[in-house]
Amino acid sequence: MDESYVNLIVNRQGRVGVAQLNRPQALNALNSELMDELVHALHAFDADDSIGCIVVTGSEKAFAAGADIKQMANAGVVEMMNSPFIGYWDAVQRIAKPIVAAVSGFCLGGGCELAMTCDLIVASETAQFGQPEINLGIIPGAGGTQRLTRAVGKSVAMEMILTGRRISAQEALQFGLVSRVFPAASFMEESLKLAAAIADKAPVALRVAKEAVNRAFESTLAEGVLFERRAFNLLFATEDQKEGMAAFIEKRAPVWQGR
Ligand code: DAK
Repeated sequence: MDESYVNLIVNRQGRVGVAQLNRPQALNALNSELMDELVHALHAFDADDSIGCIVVTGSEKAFAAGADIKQMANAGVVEMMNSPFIGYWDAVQRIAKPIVAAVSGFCLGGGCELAMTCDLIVASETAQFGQPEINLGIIPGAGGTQRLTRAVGKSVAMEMILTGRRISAQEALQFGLVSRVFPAASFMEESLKLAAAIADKAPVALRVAKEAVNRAFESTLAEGVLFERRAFNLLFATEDQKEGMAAFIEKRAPVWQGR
């Protein structure tokens, strides 16, 4: 859509904004140029009232095979410390709208960390998830040791991070890393259908729901429940809450205003 993107294909399907990583010669390895474009596209979708949900996806062969090893191979410690590169993952985390990571093929290292920074992951049956950094003499550095552990538990995370073993889509489903596994043939269609179902909901409630679920990772149970209660009460100040409840009572579909 925006022709200035070199490593990204951006399009819209109804209220779903799609950002497709497109560096096929490197299995979508994430270099700073690609991440810069991705964050730019996500900000544009986030600011666009006609978009309700965002999908980040890759190719059939690779969501992303990690951060670009060639770009960082010769870096020193101070250069890595001063590098703005990690800021891209932080920027993805700050997007207010729901982001679905739709993963087919390799989803490794920084690619797996990117998927986990999104709000939910759906997978093609071909997907392979892994944190293979140990094979390079490093460890995950964009949240992998933390987010993977929260998603799949200590033992599975330890095995994946200490051995670099890749897990299949079915294992990822079983361990709770992904919410759905779709057949390869219908994977993109099903992923977009799920994103469209999200995009059709009340925009303010979506935003607050995302904040509340994410709060579960950042707070004690008591604090999280308090946050939820305040967020819940806040929604009674929206027109959409009045509309949603009126529509239920009048047995009709709600029309959301995002107010
Ligand atoms: N980086 C750069 N190029 C990559 C790449 C990567 N991560 N993965 C694949 N490629 C390139 C290959 O070099 C090859 O390029 P040419 O040789 O053709 O020029 C091309 O993509 C095709 O790859 P293969 O020939 O290897 O394809 P295969 O099907 O044989 O194997 C594979 C696919 C995914 C198993 C293999 O490519 C692979 O093992 N790739 C590396 C996977 C990996 O180790 N990922 C982790 C990278 S480290 C940071 C925080 C986090 C990070 C960085 C910074 N900060 C806090 C600043 C994250 C680090 C990582 O992700």
